[in-house]
Amino acid sequence: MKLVSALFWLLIAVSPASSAGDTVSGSAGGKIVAADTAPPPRHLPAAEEPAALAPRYLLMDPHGRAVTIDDFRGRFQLVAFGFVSCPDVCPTTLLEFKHILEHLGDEAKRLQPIFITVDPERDTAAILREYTAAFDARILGLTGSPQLVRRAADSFRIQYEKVREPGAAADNYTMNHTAGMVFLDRQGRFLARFAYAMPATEIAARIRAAMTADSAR
Ligand SMILES: [Cu+2]
Repeated sequence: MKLVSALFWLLIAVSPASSAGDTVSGSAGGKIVAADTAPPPRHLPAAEEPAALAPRYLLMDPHGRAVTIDDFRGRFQLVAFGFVSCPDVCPTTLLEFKHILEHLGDEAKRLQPIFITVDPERDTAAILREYTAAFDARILGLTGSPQLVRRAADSFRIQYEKVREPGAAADNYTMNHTAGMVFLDRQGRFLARFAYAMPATEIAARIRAAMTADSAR
């Protein structure tokens, strides 16, 4: 890039001083100079800004105990939202939880995987426990009142809504929801968002790196 820039300035220096010549080399040069000195543009949506995400929850575990984000202080948390009757994305996500735990090996002890239902009307504690255990017993399913689930999801910037066909029965519906995982540090602070379908090996590597960095502190 330095060479291109040097060539450009050389070109300016030797270009004829006619007004037409100035216009052409000026506009071409503008592009080159911008590429050489300006930082690359960032195109992050506001929702992805880590500083703005302050996750918290007050929910219920499968034993009916109240659980908050502070109950896992000292461990990293990997959180996904979804619902038991989800046909594809949620089972894939939970399978990924299982693979991440396997990749982490012994280090998995330092991570609490959490699955929060966005369908508390149907996903009781018992149903959630059976569901998460089918993938990996270490995954903790959390539910709560519709208000508390909504409050938790909002703090994670997770959107969801009930979708029902016109004329369908009251309990015949599906849930639209934000996919992916949210990774929290040992103080329950936001570290990263992992997009849906990011390979388990990659997520495990990022988690391991965060654990290593934390241990070195
Ligand atoms: Cu789902």
